[in-house]
Amino acid sequence: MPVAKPVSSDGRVIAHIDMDCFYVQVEQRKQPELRGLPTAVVQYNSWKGGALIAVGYEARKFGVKRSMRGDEAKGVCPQIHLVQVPVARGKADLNSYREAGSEVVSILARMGRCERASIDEVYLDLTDAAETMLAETSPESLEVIDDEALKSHILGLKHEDGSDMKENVKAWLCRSDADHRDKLLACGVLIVADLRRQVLQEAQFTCSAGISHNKMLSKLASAMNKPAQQTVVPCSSVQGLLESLPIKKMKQLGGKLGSSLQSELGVNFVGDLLQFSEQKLQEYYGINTGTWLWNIARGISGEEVEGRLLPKSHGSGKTFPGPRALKTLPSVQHWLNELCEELSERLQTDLDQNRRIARTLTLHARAYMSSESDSHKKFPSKSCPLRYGTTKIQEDAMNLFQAGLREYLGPFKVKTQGNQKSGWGITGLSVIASKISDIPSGTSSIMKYFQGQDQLCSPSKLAKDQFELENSCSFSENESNSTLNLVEHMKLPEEEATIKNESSDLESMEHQASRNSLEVPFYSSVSSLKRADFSQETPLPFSGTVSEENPIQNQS
Ligand code: DCP
Repeated sequence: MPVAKPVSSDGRVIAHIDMDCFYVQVEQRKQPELRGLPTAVVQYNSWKGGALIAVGYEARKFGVKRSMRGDEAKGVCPQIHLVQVPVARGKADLNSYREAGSEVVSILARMGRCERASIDEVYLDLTDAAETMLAETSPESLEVIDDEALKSHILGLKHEDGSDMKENVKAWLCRSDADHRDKLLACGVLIVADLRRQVLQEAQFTCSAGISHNKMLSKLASAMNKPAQQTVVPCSSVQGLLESLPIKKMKQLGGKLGSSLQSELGVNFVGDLLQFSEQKLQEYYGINTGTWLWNIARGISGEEVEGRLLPKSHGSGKTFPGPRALKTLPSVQHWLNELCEELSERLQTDLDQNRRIARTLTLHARAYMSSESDSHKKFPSKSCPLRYGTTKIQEDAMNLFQAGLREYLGPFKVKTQGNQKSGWGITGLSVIASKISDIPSGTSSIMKYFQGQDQLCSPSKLAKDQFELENSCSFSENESNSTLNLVEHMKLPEEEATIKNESSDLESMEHQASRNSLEVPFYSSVSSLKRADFSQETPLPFSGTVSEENPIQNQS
């Protein structure tokens, strides 16, 4: 459930920077001859030319959409260039995109506290830089204003017919009678325009930005004018913005909470919330969420920009759509091994480069049962303390899977051993390492640290006792090859809340691995916003034998 955070100051300057058609730009930088041409990045497989995961703006003009397959895209835009996402271990290899994202972060972090929110999104707290600029070189004192800043969209600023838009923006930026908050925003506009210019010059990427007094409004604004543009939300425009904003587009309201607001209270736009008192909203949704709703209706959000340049978690996942669903434990084991190997490598790199360790391993899966009456049931996500070392992670992940499967199958006792008649199928798997922190300073040896950590209870023994593999782990070459080219759009996982709330949702699995923020869209329904499933706060009971020693936890 969303919780209201105290508002520190309404004079903050917060920017949200979102890269434009990011994977396409990364591929175009690798192949500059593609610049300016209709291009899309595709996760290739033999079915209808693979799935599009990023579409360049030139291709969008022809009606190409991310929801299309490659063949369909060629139908609407025959000249489109489809670039395949790099593949490693039979799945998408996102390393080049991650690294490109890091390059951008290192540029953006120059001007203020920077939070890497996902593979291609960053929040910046520019308050100090804006205050300094206002004191030393305020926009009104400047003779020339940067052209990129003059192209900004200022929400609520009217452009009379025939008036010069840039002149209007300049007049707004340089108003001597503006209140302090608008003056700070004007400084933010100049700072962000300059940062975007640096990103373009140094990394050759365009990005779009939203600038306002809080993260929520900046995030909304950055998506309003794309690509390569910036949008500002002065306080005076907040109400106008929110009154026509569909409730489901608001961060954390894309899911059940948003649906409940629609069905229970008839709230279709964020502005509709204004008619309810804080007390009324609290009666419906509890004290915290009620206050949070009351606040967002007024554009109030106290969420801080966290100083974090590195991801908050690491994830690796893959989907197995349609006939590619995994139906045997050995096939699940095979893919979990692949995913865990990748995860383990990334954990090791994080450890070596940043002295950071992750403490929790979580497994998400999406499954179906043959019996249609159970089709609504979700595979419960499971987590346990993370033990370092590829084999240990693989072993623990498999045990988490089996714990989840047993609970998923529940009293129906469908066979867990897996063969074509097993009655279950897995259409998505992901492993996430979270609760990442720095190794405590003063820890002399990392090895010593891990030895201590290893004393922690492992889930493996208990789970093994419970679920002996009934089939051998041989994996037919055929099956392995046929699953090489599957649709998978892994996005970086981010916040713990994401993992908890969206546990076994396939869309979330596909995207946790690349975008971190709660508000990040689920990409198969691109416009929707990430969902907070407020009904899932209470963990499901573990259906197996629970002992004090058993560290496996539900992660729903
Ligand atoms: N991505 C993915 N699978 C999806 C959606 C997105 O792997 N289903 C990847 C590719 C995108 C990147 O994440 O380039 C960033 O996603 P965005 O939603 O920010 O979309 P883009 O950056 O591609 O386009 P836009 O300019 O609309 O933000």
